Amino acid sequence: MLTSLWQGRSKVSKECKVEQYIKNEIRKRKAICFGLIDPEGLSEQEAVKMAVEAEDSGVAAILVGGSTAMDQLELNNVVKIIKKAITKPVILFPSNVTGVVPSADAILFSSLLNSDNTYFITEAQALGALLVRKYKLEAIPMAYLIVGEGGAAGFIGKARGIPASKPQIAAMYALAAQYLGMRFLYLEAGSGVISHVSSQIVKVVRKVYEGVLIVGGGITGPEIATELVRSGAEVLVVGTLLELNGGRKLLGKIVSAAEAAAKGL
Ligand code: 1GP
Repeated sequence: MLTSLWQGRSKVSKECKVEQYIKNEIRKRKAICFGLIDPEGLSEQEAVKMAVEAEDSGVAAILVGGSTAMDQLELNNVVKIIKKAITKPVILFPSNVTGVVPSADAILFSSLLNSDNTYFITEAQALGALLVRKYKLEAIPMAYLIVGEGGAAGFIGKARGIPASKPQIAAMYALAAQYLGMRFLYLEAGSGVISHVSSQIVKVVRKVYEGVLIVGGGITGPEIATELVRSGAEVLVVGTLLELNGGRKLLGKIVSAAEAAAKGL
């Protein structure tokens, strides 16, 4: 069964289509947003509606994943129907091996660098790598850092959250990500948290890290988007808002605010 896996080349060693698309979008728009859909507890129709609305609001891509999403078959179906409904790339944002499914355009192949448990740093990655190759998914190498308590992602990933008052610790990890060759870095405050990643942390990380800087968790309005982009974020991830009434309108404002803030820099 495994022999076929060793044949051909995998799309992991160099920048491929989706990564180039993201970088081009950043070049053009200076700062972009991703909509995050956590399929857990959503019907397929709800997930598709959220993706379509997010695309209409101007997001550059849709991430699909969640800390507690476990059903691979369901996940694969959701990704498939979202892909049919929108034109933007659909990218996996897995919290575990169960988040790897074939129907997506790419995967944020991440290591939770500040986990206390090696499973989330290298072991899940080793287990998931064969699937990524088998499914011919484009892998985007990403460092994932939890800041503060981190919500469900922090709890499940056994993260030792970077204290908001210690940006130098975030800088140390960001440099490590840089030297390890990770082309993307995601600063995560946790889904639905009250406090987003502080601008102080984003600024310090931006000083030392040269790759694509993503910030997510608790981004609920255009003022926060402006603050984070002015501090150096290039990609903002918005999830919870998509599930709320009026979220679509607010997301449109966040997308515009991010772009305007970046162009004013
Ligand atoms: C979670 O950063 C993302 O992984 C999105 O967070 O749900 O708070 O928007 P929100």
